[in-house]
Amino acid sequence: MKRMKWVVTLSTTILSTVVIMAISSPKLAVSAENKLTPGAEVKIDNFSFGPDVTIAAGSTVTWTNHDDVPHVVASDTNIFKSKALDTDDRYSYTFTKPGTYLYYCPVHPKMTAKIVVR
Ligand SMILES: [Cu+2]
Repeated sequence: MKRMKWVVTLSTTILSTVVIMAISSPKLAVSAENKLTPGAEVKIDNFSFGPDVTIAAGSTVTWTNHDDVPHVVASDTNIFKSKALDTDDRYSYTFTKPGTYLYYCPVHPKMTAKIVVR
């Protein structure tokens, strides 16, 4: 009888685990898809750009400056360049062609990052 109780407890535990996995797995699938976002937000914070995002061609990236010093978003190949962004200022650019776009802040050239367009 004791053994029977143990089996019931074990199968209840396994069943709960399966249910929890079934509930949480769709969320995991969604977050994987989000890596290729239709539009993306990049933060400028503590003298760095982040994250490096991968977007679909035709998508718009919006940068927001969260620092209390001005920053500029400028492409390495002069494809895009923002004005000086003060705190909470935003700049958007729409990427139409696939490729890897390196960019930096001309005021602080050590600030570099990239946008990948698929
Ligand atoms: Cu800067």
